[in-house]
Amino acid sequence: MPNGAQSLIRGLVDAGVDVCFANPGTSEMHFVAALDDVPEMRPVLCLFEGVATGAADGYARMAERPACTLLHLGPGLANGLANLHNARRAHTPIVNLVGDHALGHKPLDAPLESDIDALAGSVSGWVRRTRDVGELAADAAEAVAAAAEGRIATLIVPADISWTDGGKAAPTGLGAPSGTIPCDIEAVTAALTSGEPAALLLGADATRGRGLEDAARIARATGARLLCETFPARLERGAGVPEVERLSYLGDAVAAQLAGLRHLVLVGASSPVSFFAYPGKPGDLVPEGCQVHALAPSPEQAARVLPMFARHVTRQAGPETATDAAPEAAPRRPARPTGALTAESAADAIGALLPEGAIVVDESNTSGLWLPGATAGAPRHDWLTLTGGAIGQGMPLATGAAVACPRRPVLCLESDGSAMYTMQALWTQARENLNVTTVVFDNRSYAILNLELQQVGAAAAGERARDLLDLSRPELDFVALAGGMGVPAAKATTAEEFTAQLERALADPGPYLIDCVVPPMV
Ligand SMILES: Cc1ncc(C[n+]2csc(CCOP(=O)(O)OP(=O)(O)O)c2C)c(N)n1
Repeated sequence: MPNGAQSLIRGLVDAGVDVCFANPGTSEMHFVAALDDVPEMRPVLCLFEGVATGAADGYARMAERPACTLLHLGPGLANGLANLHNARRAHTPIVNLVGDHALGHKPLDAPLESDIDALAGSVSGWVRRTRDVGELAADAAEAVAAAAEGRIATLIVPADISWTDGGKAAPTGLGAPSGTIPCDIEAVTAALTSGEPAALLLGADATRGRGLEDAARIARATGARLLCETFPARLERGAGVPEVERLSYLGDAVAAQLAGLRHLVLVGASSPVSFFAYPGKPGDLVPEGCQVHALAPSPEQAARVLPMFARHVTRQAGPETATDAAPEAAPRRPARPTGALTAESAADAIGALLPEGAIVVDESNTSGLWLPGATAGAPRHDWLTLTGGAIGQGMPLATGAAVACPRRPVLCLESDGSAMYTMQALWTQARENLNVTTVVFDNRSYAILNLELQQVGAAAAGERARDLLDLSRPELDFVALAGGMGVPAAKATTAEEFTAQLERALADPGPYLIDCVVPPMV
């Protein structure tokens, strides 16, 4: 009879989870040992838990099924929380396996004892601690089913449950999807066919594939505009794909984007609010006189309603006539840039070279201002963004996306400050020989925080305040940092150098990093 750890891994594999981004400790050693008994599970070692959780997010956004993470007790989970927060905001399915002390050891309050449930509860839609070895595989299957609803599921596994013999297979038939979702389709249809200015605000699964096609059909039938959240989990874009306008990060700009709208239909998205409170400015960004309609009770459920809704709306509204709504992007690329290397010329180089089928992970922050325009007509690609605003997501996300899609090129657009949070991801990229090209926009600044100083009305900040946002003292050597983790790298200081290095990196398999030295935008 298998022990708990063996039955747990078997249960996960049987439920369709066969990649584990791991950073284990003593309480997870039986799980580690059991990996040799269940060869279908692929373990991927990550040198920090924030890398493991971000990689699991990137993996599931691309593979469309969950990976699991293996985390060590409360502190290991805590180290992974920021990227679990981003994953929760992306509605990404993830199964966390968190080892715990043996049940009899917990009352002793050993040094690593902590409130795992509280930490897990802050990001998880499903939390369970298994107390009977015979139930471990079934709990794993339930965790996978819960995650498949677009949630984070955390299974806490006491060490003695892992090492005890008596593991049983999970009963079949667990986790059948729940039934029909009630939603007032007639009211939403009436709003869209009223002739008044309307827009669909897309989030979750509606920004790609079938969801995006259905949304575009609705737009063409009703004339509604297609908008999406500021930070979509995975936006499909490029030549031949319906164009979707992303809401701006800046509240004033969102006000201009939404001005005059009478109906805003949420399709897997939340109603727009500003990222922070600013003195004298509204937090709720829905304009006066605009009614907000939700297509489903929760963003996770919208994807299930959308096909039926699209059929209903197109039947009510007649043939698709509004071809100016949701037009497909025309193929176009910028010319290869020359001269000074700036955020703008770097964006032109990326737009000129982006390969068909690329997965772009965007944590470029202020240096990314020019990227959407420069890449809008590039060959079809996916764009993954910082859904929850917790920086340090880009490199892990790119790592997971490359594990999920080994035949697609991954381009990770990273800003220097954010890169320094979870750069250990490069080591995993080297170890797994992942095809990731990382561009670090090296502006030697927490540039956006200089803008935020002004936005919150603290613009008169002095030298000490500005120094706290400066990354030039000492200068970070990204070429050396990457090299130290086994990733070849080069520095670019002109547009020509950057273009040539990017072209070579995209053509060569395996990881590569370009230190792209640019002046700060702010
Ligand atoms: C986990 C986390 N810690 C801190 C912050 C606050 N923060 C927002 S932006 C930023 C600096 C960003 O600098 P960089 O990544 O270099 O991008 P730039 O603004 O220079 O374009 C910080 C520290 C955050 N968003 N998330």
